[in-house]
Amino acid sequence: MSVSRTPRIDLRSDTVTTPTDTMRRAMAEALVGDDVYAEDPTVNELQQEAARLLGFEAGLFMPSGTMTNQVAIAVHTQRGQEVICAEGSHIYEWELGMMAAFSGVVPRFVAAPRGIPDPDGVRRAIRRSIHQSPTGLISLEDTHNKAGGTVLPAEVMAGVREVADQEGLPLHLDGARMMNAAAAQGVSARDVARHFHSVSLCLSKGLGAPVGSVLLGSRDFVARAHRYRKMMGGGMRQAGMLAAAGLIALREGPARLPHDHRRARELAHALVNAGYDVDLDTVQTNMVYAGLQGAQAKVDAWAAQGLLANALDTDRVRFVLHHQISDEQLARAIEVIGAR
Ligand code: TLP
Repeated sequence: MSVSRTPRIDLRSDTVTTPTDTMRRAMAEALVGDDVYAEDPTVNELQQEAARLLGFEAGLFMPSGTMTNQVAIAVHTQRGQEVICAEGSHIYEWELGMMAAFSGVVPRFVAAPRGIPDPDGVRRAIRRSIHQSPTGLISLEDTHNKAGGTVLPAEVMAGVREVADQEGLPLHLDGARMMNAAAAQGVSARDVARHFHSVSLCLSKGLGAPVGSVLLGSRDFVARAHRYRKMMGGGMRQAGMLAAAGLIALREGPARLPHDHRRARELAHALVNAGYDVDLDTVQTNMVYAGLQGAQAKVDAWAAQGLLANALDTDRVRFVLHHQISDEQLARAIEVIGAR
């Protein structure tokens, strides 16, 4: 049984999905070896397939998107530097100060209306003076979680890459949901990834794997990332059991995403009809944020009726669509939301 038996309608995140029957079978049958020695054939296959798909030389499998992001930061930066990122970026906002704790770097947020930074704003944020901490890295997020799952336009990514090249800086993508971004734009994942020196891709969000993210980059970058993964405790030994599910997620997950996006729009319209404050322009992928006072109390009231959402801010509630929400569950969610 791949879907949880609980009657709850869980829209807290796309991380809540459970492995499909195909994934469970692949996990049971996976060929494995010790991945710390780079001898797990299934992990190697996943890393190579993800690298090929996104157009990089190499990939490295890790337990989480937090680890792939933080390892990337560790490889790209030196202590005392700044990391330029869009305001609200997950690498700072939700990764528990790890860039400071592990790499000794600090974030410099740039304004990013609806999650989209302006390349000129990025250029202005770069620090070179002897009196300031120098910029070590620029990092973008696509889709931008806190902005509502918004998609970075190609010209913005190209513009920021131009700035990075002119300034000799590396450009990283927190692409936890970059497959959603690609699907929303009708472009390939490689088309999104080509602007970046490194990409963190999560397999355990909308793609549906139970665990795992892959960090992609040049062969040299990934060789250096190996050491930091081990330092963080991410050497997972017979991880092919997990990579097997990751391979299914990578192969079968992306095709399902447009369906999640259509349903997010449906839910967003239902929220608007029920009088909630939703910026429909931000509903571009599988997320919907609704503004309301007393978010946690509202979330608790919905939970009592079996509808789970996330109060990530005091005055905003987030709903995330994923492939294990049935038509009946979506209809029921809309019914619960409508009964104010
Ligand atoms: N985000 C989670 C929570 O941490 C908020 C969620 O439910 O959305 N980058 C982005 C853009 C993310 O949204 C997340 C997870 C991560 C990185 C971290 O991934 P994990 O949870 O695998 O460490």
